[in-house]
Amino acid sequence: MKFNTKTIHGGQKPDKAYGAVMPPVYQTSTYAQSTPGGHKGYEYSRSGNPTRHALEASLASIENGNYGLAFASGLAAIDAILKLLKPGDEVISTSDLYGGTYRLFTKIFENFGIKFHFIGMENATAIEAYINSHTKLIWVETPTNPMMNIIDIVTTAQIAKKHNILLAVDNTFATPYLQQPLDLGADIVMHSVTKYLGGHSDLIMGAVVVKDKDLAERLYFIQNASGAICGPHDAFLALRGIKTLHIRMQRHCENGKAVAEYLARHPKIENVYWPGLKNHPNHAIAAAQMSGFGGMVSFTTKSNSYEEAIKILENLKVFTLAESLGGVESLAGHPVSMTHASIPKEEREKLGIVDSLIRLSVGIEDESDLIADLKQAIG
Ligand code: P1T
Repeated sequence: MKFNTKTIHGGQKPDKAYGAVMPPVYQTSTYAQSTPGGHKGYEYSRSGNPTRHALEASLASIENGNYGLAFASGLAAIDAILKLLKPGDEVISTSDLYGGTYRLFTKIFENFGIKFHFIGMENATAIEAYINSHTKLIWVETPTNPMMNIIDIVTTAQIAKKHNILLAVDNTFATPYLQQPLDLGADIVMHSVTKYLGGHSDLIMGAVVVKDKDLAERLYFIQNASGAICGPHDAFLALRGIKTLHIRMQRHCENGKAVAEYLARHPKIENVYWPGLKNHPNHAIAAAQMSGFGGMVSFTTKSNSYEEAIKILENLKVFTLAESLGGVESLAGHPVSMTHASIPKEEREKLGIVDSLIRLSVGIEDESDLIADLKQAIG
């Protein structure tokens, strides 16, 4: 089955009871048993729910994995992956990553004796210097949030395999429409389903997909034991969102390109970060591992003034000033004061997350309205 068919049919069968084409929302916590243990495959909704299972099968299908697991949020999904580790284990992570992931790693998991190395991975071979006998996980976000750095998944996977280390890729920005990390050698792919997979800014959810059965069983144990599952209604919404992922992503890519190229020509703009631009440092790697460049675009102004960035954000009318990304509507954010405020200023600035940095999640509205909005807001 091709990707555009999988988004609609992958892992899906009409409901057994009445042939409903969409899986019903099984809004139930528990299931009747005829005798202790005598049930029809479900006994308690933390352990399993038919609507969630339909979504999990869809997630596995679109990521070319064998097992999907859905969680209460993207961070709950990351939390579950990190719980594969033990005190004393070490993780090598991209230094530029979602602020909430950084906060989870440094403020929660460091307290449990896990050590993190945050490094620039734009040259993937840099990873080897940080590997030792305690290294158990390499954590990669690509494209990164918010600097749109690109990490070479194939090379990173080769390094991980050589040293018997798990490689997890946060595929939230690219989505499986543009990039399929498991096929490139990653062991684990993770999503904030809240973003492009859901696609309509109406739910919070996370996902993990793997190929390996043993890894899936360990993750399922954590999902059930820690309990950060998503509810059936959210699972239904995510399934509905995934059915249009491919056509939404086509438009996100087209509009992302138009916005990035407009900003790159604008006299007041200093840097534009979008992997489709020829001058992006890892454009060639992006072109090799992604089938398009997506709708996330970050930029800085020549003045690098905090006040000017705030003014631009306040002036925008079609773009909504808000956290999050990946919905049909265009959003704009200020990483320094919003999504990445939990990263210390010194660290942020080393990564390029400066006062004037604005991050756009370019939606699927008419391109000309988006460009006109940026024009009037930037001046
Ligand atoms: O918000 P949640 O569903 O828990 O997902 C966390 C998360 C994980 N990974 C990436 C790459 C993300 O961007 C996020 C969430 N990001 C935002 C809310 C944001 O505005 O960047």
